[in-house]
Amino acid sequence: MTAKKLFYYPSNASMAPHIVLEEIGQPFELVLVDRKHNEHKSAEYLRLNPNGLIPVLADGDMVLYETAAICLHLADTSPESDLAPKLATPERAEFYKWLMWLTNTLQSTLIVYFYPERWVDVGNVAGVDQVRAHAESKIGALLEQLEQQLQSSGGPWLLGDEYSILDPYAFMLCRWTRGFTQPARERALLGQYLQRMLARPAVQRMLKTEGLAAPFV
Ligand SMILES: N[C@@H](CCC(=O)N[C@@H](CS)C(=O)NCC(=O)O)C(=O)O
Repeated sequence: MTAKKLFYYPSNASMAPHIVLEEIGQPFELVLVDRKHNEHKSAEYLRLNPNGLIPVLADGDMVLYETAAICLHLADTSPESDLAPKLATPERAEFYKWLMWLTNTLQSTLIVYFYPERWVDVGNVAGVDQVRAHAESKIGALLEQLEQQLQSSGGPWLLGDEYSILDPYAFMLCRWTRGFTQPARERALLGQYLQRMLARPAVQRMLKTEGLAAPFV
């Protein structure tokens, strides 16, 4: 069996699958996609992901993009790691709900926040500020939903007792808010949750390999 290969860039959306690979603990390979030199828009990379986005996972002959799909595939191919609830259970349904929410609601709004200029005409500085401010305020409400979920699940993880791929995903997205006026870490339960995530050896290994410096969240 060939080792799975993750195409990544530090602190990008590749962070969640990187943590999942560390949690699984099987050998894997990291391939740096040099965003500084626009390598994610190169013909070679576009053959892997026509969207020109990071990450991509190569698993044997299979090439997969979309972070949530990659995390799910990693959980499915390492069932012994218990990173997703059993199929066809209410817990699995809840898990799907949160995975979709993380990727198509929180993550996509964060992307609007980070690239507001894509939503207005070139040179519309006031428009950029407005889009960013609206995205930040929307993200605040979404973080509150995560806070409520930790309250109702009782923690320590998003689904309660069972750690799953949702946790690396939520950790990554919360980390992206660290420069906000009200970052995720300032919410009571989310703050403790992020510290629990940071204490996991898999997360520590990922931070070291990606060469990231404090503050981590
Ligand atoms: N829905 C995609 C989004 C991935 C994404 O936006 N990746 C960012 C890095 S965090 C990227 O490659 N951005 C480059 C760009 O937008 O040109 C996924 O989850 O894989």
